[in-house]
Amino acid sequence: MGRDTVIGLVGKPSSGKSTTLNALTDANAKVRSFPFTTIDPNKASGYLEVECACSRFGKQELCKPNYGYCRNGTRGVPIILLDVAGLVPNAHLGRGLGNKFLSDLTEADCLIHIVDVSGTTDADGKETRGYDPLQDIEWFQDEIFRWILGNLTEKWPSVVRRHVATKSTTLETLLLQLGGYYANKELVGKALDRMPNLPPLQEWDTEMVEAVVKSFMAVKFPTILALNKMDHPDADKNVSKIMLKFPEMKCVLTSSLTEVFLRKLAALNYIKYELGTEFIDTAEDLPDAGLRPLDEKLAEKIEEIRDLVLYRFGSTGLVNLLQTAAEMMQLVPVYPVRNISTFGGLSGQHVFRDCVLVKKHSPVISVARKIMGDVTIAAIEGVDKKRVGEEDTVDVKKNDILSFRLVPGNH
Ligand SMILES: Nc1nc2c(ncn2[C@@H]2O[C@H](COP(=O)(O)OP(=O)(O)OP(=O)(O)O)[C@@H](O)[C@H]2O)c(=O)[nH]1
Ligand SMILES: [Mg+2]
Repeated sequence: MGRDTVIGLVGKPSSGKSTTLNALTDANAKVRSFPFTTIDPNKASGYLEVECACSRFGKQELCKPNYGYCRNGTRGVPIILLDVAGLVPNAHLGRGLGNKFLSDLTEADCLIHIVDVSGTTDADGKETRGYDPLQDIEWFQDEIFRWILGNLTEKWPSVVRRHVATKSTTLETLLLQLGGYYANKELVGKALDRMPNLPPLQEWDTEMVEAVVKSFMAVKFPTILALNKMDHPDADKNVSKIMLKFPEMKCVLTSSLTEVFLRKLAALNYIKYELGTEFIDTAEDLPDAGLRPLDEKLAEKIEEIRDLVLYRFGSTGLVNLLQTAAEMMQLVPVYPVRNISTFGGLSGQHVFRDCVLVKKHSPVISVARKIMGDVTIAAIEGVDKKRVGEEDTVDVKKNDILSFRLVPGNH
């Protein structure tokens, strides 16, 4: 059966990984301005916000997801976030926490590289001023590359011997070597497809092995940058530099610390906060909402957050961060329903109880496999009881509401 999408939060120590995890989830990961605060990975459920299918049919009132939430047609679909230990230059040689970080990361489907753009932490996560975060982006990608390459080249001669002796295909041999990174046949195949005219494996030189590892990395660990600590006064110039230097990278500006703070104030009923927006209301703005009054210090702090973060950037960036990651992975929400006329389950009046994220253009049958495993399907129906073929593909608002009828006795 399929598993949930996992996003790895990665970066050097003290860049804000744990703070970002806390900002995106209800987790309570340890946060300190001290390198290597996190040693074992923290895992928590975050929510990818999408426009829910209920809003297409005016059924917002009846929408009650089994997992996650739906607020007025905006649905939070659970997605797993992994906060791993900080990575430092030369970790692949055992520096810092070394390979521990790297092996914790294998189950991730994509990475969010949390970059500290305030320039207040050096490459090892120690406090400084005026550090240039451009460097972090360069050494970070290289570190992951060296790690995978090292694992592969270490045993390369025996890999080649076995490959020749067993008359394996390149795909079979690489799958055996790269399967440890949660890579299946499809994924390794995709990495090879990106390299047309590959010579036979036994003829690969060092450069060729490196190119294959690079291609595998791009498929296995697509990465976006979270330019974090954007609330800091030195952030602006660093952000522009990064965007100029890496125009092809997907970047999202974030202030995880602000998001954690706002969520806390909202939970304590000091403010009303619309997640993902610039709007916060206090007792002064909404006298009848029953919000607690702010003391002078808190009122000042909120004014500062409005000026430095919300009005300048439009939001803290956290909702946008997950959406950008989902876009990069081309994830589409698909709603399996029991009853294709009411969109309900077996009983009760609630609609669209389930939602799974699948890759755009996946065949409909893979959705069934993801949620039900290896069952025999009798028929598949879409909206208006339209018959859908197993190989038809899913897309946003296309074949995304499905009812699977199983062969009796096959549940
Ligand atoms: N100004 C500012 N500080 C932040 C932000 N996000 C995190 N910090 C601070 O950065 C420091 C490190 O944060 P952590 O979340 O513990 O960093 P980490 O990447 O998990 O660190 P390790 O677990 O040691 O690898 C803490 O003092 C945070 O309060 C932000 O958006 N703005
Ligand atoms: Mg941490």
